[in-house]
Amino acid sequence: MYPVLYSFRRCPYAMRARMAIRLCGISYEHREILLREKPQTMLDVSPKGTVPVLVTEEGKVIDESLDVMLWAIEKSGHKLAKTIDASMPWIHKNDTFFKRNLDRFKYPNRYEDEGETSQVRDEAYKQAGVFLAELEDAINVNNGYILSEQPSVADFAIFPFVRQFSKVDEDLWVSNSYPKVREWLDIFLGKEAFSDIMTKQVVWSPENNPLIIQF
Ligand SMILES: N[C@@H](CCC(=O)N[C@@H](CS)C(=O)NCC(=O)O)C(=O)O
Repeated sequence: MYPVLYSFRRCPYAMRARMAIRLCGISYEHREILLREKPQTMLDVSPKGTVPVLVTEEGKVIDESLDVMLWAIEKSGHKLAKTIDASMPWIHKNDTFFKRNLDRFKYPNRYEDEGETSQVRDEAYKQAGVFLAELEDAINVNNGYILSEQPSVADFAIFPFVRQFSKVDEDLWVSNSYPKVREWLDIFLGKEAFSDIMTKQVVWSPENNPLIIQF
């Protein structure tokens, strides 16, 4: 029996969960889903219908990405555990403030009630920049990563969102004033662990053989 993870390849929350599982060397059953066609077995264990959803060997359901990260770190005794407390304020700011602006920058027409599309987009870009500037300072002061010269839980939890932001307008991204953040993101994108977790998987169906990812 392996832990089961319901996941969607491009979802940044699912990405951070897969990254932690991969870094912690935990073998698991991968169930790739489509957000528009969520499997009933997933909804049965987690009716809120977001990914990632992890079902542990003991049958415990963990349906918040950060909790999946913490579960993997605790289960494996990974040294990232030491960085959890200091990471939390950063992750909180990412998941609230930055994510809010990322969504508006990426899909401004979903927020018509907040103003003209171009206005919503520009304002979100500006606001997101406040967070990116803080990251830039932290990475600069700490010589490479958010908390120190070594990656922390904050780095692994946040980079998938910065990646998504960078892809909205790649020309704008490469010419922005956050060179340290760009370098930092490139380090994560260049990691073998990242290419491993981004491998394309076929959509899960109960009829197929289980896809066990062995680390
Ligand atoms: N707070 C949740 C958020 C997860 C989340 O919102 N995932 C998105 C995909 S990136 C989702 O599943 N949305 C449901 C949908 O689009 O139907 C977590 O950290 O796991």
